[in-house]
Amino acid sequence: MAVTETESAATESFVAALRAHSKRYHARHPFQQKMNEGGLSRRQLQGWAANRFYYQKNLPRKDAAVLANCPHREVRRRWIQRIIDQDGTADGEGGIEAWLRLGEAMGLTREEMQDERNVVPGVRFAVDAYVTFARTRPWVEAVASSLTELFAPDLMAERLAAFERHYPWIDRQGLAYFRTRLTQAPRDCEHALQVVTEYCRSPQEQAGALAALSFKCDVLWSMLDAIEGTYADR
Ligand code: AHQ
Repeated sequence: MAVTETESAATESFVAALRAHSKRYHARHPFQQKMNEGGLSRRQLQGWAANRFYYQKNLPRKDAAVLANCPHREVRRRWIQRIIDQDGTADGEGGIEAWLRLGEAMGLTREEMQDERNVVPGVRFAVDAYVTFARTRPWVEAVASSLTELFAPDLMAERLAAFERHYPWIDRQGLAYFRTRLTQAPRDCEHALQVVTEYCRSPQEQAGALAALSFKCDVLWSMLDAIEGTYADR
């Protein structure tokens, strides 16, 4: 369909409004900033890794909800890659496995990450709300909520540098997950942005996408609030 001048201007302002959410991205959260400055204790990092594992292991279920609700095969055939990236195609592969290795490099056991004994209520509520959002909202709003990853590559690079500089006790092998995100996140959010701009044309649809991204910023922010509060003086 030919795109008129007005439509392309509307799309540009829509994308700018999506990108403006960087101001609320959890890279700016005091806990994340303290991490990047080398200010976290071993216990605080362990608490963060164990709680973030609950987010990581729920990503495939969130992405499967998008697949289940999305009627367009050209969208599904690319979206399914996210599940493979996390679950892998065999034991020992995938992002969830890599996160378990990150936790082990910080001194956690796989068991205490997998049995969720360290997951704090605020993290559980935020992650469960994200999965429920993907299951119950229009599929394109769930796609829009993943666009926090527009801001992830800078954070991954900063976090990697911080771990290597400030936390030498963490085996470098454990940081592999963040390196994979340096390429996977830009690939994923390029697709998500293309889908959202293609399927959110009306002002109502674009408002729904912006609200979805705002909700996801709150999911990530509230996770760090809960982790910071639990491990404040550990
Ligand atoms: O490791 C992360 C990841 O795989 C994803 C998928 C994406 C989504 O579908 O919501 N968001 C996301 C994020 C990951 N890591 C977070 C971090 O800070 O390490 C950032 C998070 C995001 O930006 O939403």
